[in-house]
Amino acid sequence: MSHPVLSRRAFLSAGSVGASSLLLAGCDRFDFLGNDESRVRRVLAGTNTLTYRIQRALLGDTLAREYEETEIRQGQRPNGSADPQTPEFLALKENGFTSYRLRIGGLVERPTELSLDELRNMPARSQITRHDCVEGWSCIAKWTGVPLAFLLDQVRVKPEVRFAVFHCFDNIGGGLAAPVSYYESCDLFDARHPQTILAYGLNGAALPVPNGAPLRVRIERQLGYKMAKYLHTIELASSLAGFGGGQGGYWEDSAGYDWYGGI
Ligand SMILES: Nc1nc2c(c(=O)[nH]1)N[C@H]1C(S)=C(S)[C@@H](COP(=O)(O)O)O[C@H]1N2
Ligand SMILES: [Mo]
Repeated sequence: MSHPVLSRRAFLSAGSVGASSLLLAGCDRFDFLGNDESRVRRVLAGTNTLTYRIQRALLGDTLAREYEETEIRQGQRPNGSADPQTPEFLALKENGFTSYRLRIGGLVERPTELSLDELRNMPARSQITRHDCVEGWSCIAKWTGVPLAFLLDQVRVKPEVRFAVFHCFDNIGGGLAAPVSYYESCDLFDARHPQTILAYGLNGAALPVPNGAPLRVRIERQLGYKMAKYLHTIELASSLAGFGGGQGGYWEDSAGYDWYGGI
């Protein structure tokens, strides 16, 4: 899809936030917003932080098209790893992911670990989008999760950060080479895009194992392989050189896929 179309709902909300976004975008130029003691900062650090990030992104970028419930025609077709067999994952699955913790670390001021309950209690976003796989199939599905922008604000990303790297539980590949862990990455702009969420829900139910339980990322303006399933760690980094083969993801390293899988 070369021309992402805003749904009417998305368009209306984009329009209605316009005026206040301009004000907030203006405020950003002042240093006091970075000062924790500032009253404005305290207001923005509450629920407004999310709106603030979303507004900034809406002004500078388009949303992937969103669909209606009636356009969901089938379940999300599992692809790639669908049942990870690593001991750590099997142990978590065994107890219904109650001891699961998402780790967020790397170049952040406050490295954090979050349980599924904690993630479910954060601001949530649901979106019905179309997943396009390079193998030539698409599925429309409803995804529910925490906007990654919200979490990035909580952990306080250091200024030198350029990428979010997603580490997964599953091993993939094989043949002559030993299996390696699936991983992916995106730049901070996509990480903060309003439709980039860490999804724990699919089509109104808990995210099933074949589709990446307990948590997977949705980066809606990119191709399916960017949307890492079975997330255990998100690492904020200034370069992709130190990860895997250095190309930013499993498929980029092993098959030469483009790092930017924009659609
Ligand atoms: N951890 C992990 N994430 C992954 C994959 C995988 O094999 N392992 N496959 C990718 C590919 S190619 C696609 S198309 C989607 C498939 O997501 P789905 O199984 O929910 O349809 O997950 C992506 N994320
Ligand atoms: Mo894919």
